[in-house]
Amino acid sequence: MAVFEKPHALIDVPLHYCPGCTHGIVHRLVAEVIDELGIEGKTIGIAPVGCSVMAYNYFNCDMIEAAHGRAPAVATGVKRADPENNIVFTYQGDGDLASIGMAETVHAAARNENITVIFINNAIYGMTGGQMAPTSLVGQVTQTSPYGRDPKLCGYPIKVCEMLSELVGPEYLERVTVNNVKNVRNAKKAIKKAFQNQIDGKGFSLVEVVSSCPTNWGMTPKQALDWIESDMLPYYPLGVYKDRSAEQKEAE
Ligand SMILES: Cc1ncc(C[n+]2csc(CCOP(=O)(O)OP(=O)(O)O)c2C)c(N)n1
Repeated sequence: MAVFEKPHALIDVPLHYCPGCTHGIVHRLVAEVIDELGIEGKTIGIAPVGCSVMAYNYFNCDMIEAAHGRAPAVATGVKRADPENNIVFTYQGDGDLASIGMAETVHAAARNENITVIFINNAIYGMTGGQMAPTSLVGQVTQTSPYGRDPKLCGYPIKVCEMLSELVGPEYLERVTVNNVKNVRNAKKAIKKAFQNQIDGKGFSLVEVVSSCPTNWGMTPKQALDWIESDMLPYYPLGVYKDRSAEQKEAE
């Protein structure tokens, strides 16, 4: 009896990610959700620029490569071209989504565009070698902040879920992480809800996944998972930041 199988929506090839990087876990969760919702043939993913730039090699659905940060704009076009049939998700890092792509993110959320956004917050620019990201923590040592991020010089890290929750537009915003089994399970529930919302026509759903980058953080995989708990989560608390349908139901 098979007790473990790779989801069908994930192509059976080795991933190029570094040891201990959590991109692979999130890929798997997205693929499991696509399988469980039976939407593989309808799903179109928008790959970002960043470590997951080659996500099109891993997901078994149609994939499009967007210019850096522009995934929500590409997703908008693809979704609107055939809203009844296309299930569209973007998969973006924090440099991609919260720096160069911030305008696309905010406006897609404000329009309540009916898309699903998977946002990988690893507090660093991974692909380019560990520069400071808009989400790097105060004091965090990166290639471009060798003495630690100084807010006087670089400002404060951006809390994307909190910021977007002030908009009227978005349907659903949740922050999760994948640093232990319980949190991986919760992350999957959030990702599934973000896809289900789109199927139900509810609108913009973003799941922020607090993720690890052991290579650029200069840590072992285990230290990186612990650093998520000790340093990332106090600044980026997990939870639901907006769930408009649930709020409406409560109000009724
Ligand atoms: C228009 C443009 N500007 C800059 C770059 C260089 N670049 C490639 S990846 C990247 C940042 C990636 O960081 P992030 O989005 O956090 O993803 P990660 O690699 O950490 O998964 C940058 C700035 C680019 N490819 N295109």
